[in-house]
Amino acid sequence: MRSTSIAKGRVGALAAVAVGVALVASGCSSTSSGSASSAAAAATSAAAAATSAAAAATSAAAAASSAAPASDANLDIAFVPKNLGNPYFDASDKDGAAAVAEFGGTYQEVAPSQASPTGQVPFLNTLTQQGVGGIAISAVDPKAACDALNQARDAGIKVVTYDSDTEASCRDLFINQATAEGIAKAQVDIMSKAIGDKGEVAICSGAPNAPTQNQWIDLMKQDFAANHPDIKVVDVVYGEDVDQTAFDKVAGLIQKFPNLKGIIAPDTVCIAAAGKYLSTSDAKGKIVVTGLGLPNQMKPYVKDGTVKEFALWNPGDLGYLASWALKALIEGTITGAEGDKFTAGKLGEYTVGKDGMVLLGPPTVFDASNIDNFNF
Ligand code: RAM
Repeated sequence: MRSTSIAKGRVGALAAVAVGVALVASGCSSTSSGSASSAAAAATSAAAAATSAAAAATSAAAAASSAAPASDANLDIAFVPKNLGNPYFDASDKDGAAAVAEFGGTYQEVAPSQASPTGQVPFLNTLTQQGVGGIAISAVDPKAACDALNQARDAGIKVVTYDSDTEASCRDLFINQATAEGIAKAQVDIMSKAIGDKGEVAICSGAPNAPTQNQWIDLMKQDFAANHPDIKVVDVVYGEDVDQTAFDKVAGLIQKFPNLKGIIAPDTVCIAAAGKYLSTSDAKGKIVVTGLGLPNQMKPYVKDGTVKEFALWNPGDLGYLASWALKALIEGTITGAEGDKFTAGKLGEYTVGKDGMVLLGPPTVFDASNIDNFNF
């Protein structure tokens, strides 16, 4: 089992797989094929192993054959991020595609250009019509995509959420980046320390309905109230996963709260917008910015002193894990039940936890001392 503590300087590997992107009317899609021949070779040797195991012991043969890829498995995998154009999802889905290539499947990415509750639905319906084998979705809303996802599942498609969960009844597994408590605490701890444990703090998130971000926000508010009574959360605003909207929301907060001491953005779009806004503002160095950000986007603001510390997991590893989880579901080596185990390529073995949750690992805290070690 993986620890939920905060690991400083945990370096994740990024696979270098170029994914071609073709723009279509209201969104984009990209497709790549993995190495079918290497998968076939692996299947052949696994089958040979299963045969010899069968000669030795029936139970060993059963175990070996359940680990071998089913020859007719539909490893046509689609990633549906909240929207296109967010570097966070570029990173997660690139490594999702790398995993699919490793196990010899076919990959595509489809999503609307704007993150809205119902925007993902038509893309899901199209994937169901296409008869893909598995869908990995980062949900903009806990319920809005549920009917479409359950229609896909009724048609035999395996569904995992990654990054942002739906209600548990709409998916087979949730590939969770880190515990919600760990993610919330990392941000509260950084902020509390940075502002001397007192003053006004505001939150800038992504989409207003985003289930996972809203859970982190609730937990942060509870932690501030229980453990930091002199810190007041004065407002929560939403940048809607759009750079300019997030920038305007940050500007609005700074105007509205002249005594503001800090902004927490549990959202890579808004923390980058806050860094950008403050780096050229009089409030630079006076208002603390932290939250969840991508090292590559935040490097300029860490180097110019606007931002001292922020956190994130490796989004590439999250996408990579989602693809391997789909493979295990599609091949029937797991059903998504608690205690099910599967191997996720270079990341090793994972176990399905309660409520169909698979935990990637602890978040990492970034600052000037380690940010150059990361490239995502
Ligand atoms: C944004 C997205 C994503 C979230 C990160 C932290 O990129 O909203 O869903 O997990 O921020």
